[in-house]
Amino acid sequence: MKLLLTHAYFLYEDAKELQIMRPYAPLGILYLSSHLRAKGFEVEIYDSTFGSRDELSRILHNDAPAILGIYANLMTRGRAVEIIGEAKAAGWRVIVGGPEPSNYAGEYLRAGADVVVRGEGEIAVEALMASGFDRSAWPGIEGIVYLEESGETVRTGPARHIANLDAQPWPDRQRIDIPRYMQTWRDYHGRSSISLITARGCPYRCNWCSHSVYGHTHRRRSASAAAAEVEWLRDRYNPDMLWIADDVFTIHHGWLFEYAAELKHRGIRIPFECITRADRMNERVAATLAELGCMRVWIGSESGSQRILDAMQRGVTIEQVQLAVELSKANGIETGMFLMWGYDGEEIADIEATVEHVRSCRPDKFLTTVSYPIKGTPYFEKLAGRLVNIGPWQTTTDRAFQIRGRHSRRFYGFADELLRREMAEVPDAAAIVAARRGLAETYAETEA
Ligand code: B12
Ligand code: SF4
Repeated sequence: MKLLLTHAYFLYEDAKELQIMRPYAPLGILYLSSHLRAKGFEVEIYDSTFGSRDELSRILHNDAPAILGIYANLMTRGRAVEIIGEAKAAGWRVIVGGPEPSNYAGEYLRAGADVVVRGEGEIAVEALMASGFDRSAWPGIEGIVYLEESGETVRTGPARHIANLDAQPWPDRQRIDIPRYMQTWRDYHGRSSISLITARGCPYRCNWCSHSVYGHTHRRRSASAAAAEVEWLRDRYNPDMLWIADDVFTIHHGWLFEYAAELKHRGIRIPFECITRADRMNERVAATLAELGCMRVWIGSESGSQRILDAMQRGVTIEQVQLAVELSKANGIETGMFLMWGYDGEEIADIEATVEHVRSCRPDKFLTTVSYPIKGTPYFEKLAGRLVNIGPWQTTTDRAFQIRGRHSRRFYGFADELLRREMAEVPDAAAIVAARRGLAETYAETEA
């Protein structure tokens, strides 16, 4: 029986993503596809990135109903739920997976999905396909959730992880329009980019971060296998740059040095971006990244207040972040900082500390978010009693929760304004004063 894999990210129907215009291939379903095809299953992919809901609807209505597998994350929930409803009405059977469905298995099942796959998908989906979608086999399949005919929810044991990532086929990029991704990058950013991963999972425990797919495992591909994929990407697509989408690319120093040697040996040096933790940077790591062609490193800085970093269980110090930025700059690598406002307990003094921290680091880029509790994380549990839903589950996201007693969005707007004004090439003293006044005046406003 055929499996059609898709995801619910439609670039041209998402105003926010259209502004960002940095599309990357959906690696999760590409990995599922290559795994399942290697096992002899018939798999097709509808890559929604450049597609449309209408086009997918036509496929669901015109093709003979089979099994539809949908990837969903916290932002694509609404679309995923619409697709589930439509597919079921057209006679398809539906599997959902990805980082969000396991957090809301009951909701996805009630929305019509036949089965939710929790975590790493390859082994569980293979078993579902091998069962011919016969429910009597499902109790023996690990990593799934489904409803019995009686309405009772069955949750089998944890998903089995792939022990040897090197034995897996590479993601099925040839089956989607990678040149279109590259052209979009060229059109909007002047150079093409392709993503890859060299590892799965992160062992750290920052308490707002979702670990629903890989838990706290960390499994690496061998340096030579990762380098071989890079070589293949170069030969097949010749991208101007790469994005290494690992959670923490520099986590294992020995591996990084081996990978650098592998690429050197193959004569490959492609500019790339990656994410690091400040405590996983040192002089040799920064120099190795530079030698490899790293053009920008993103550092999860989050806050300039040690008190808040500690509350997040971030496991890094302000000084480590400052040093990581310094080392990157000294090696000619651009730096980007991720920052978070509104973590529980943050006060104006912490916001001021963050502004001061960013001012002293002077990164090339910084991105701010107002913190949000993702279901399944310790942060969500901590705030559970104060979360206010602002709409029906199907049409909201975990980003939309309001937190009772937390400062208003306007307040964080002033925090952002203060930071941007302070970081402007020519700081405007009056605007800085106005932003500080805004913070003080809206201090008592709460979002719920
Ligand atoms: C790359 C990435 C992005 C890229 C996505 C580009 C792309 N098309 O891949 C960009 C930068 C755009 C992005 C944006 C966002 N992201 Co992001 N991102 C990641 C990251 C770092 C890697 C994803 C990846 O490729 N993983 C490797 C593949 C192999 O794993 P996978 O996709 O999970 O697939 C496996 C399983 O999920 C499962 N599976 C996947 N698909 C399917 C389908 C079916 C049918 C089944 C059964 C199983 C299944 O099997 C796969 C193979 O084992 C993850 C963290 C992570 N390490 O996974 C965060 C992550 C997915 N992102 C996250 C978030 C929160 C966001 C944003 C909301 C951030 C923001 N504040 O804007 C936005 C949402 C954008 C949007 N509109 O969708 C969260 C999601 C949490 C959640 N519960 O949904 C994650 C998990 C980070 C985290 N730890 O908190 N992200
Ligand atoms: S925020 Fe980064 S370092 Fe922290 S747990 Fe998540 S992926 Fe790991």
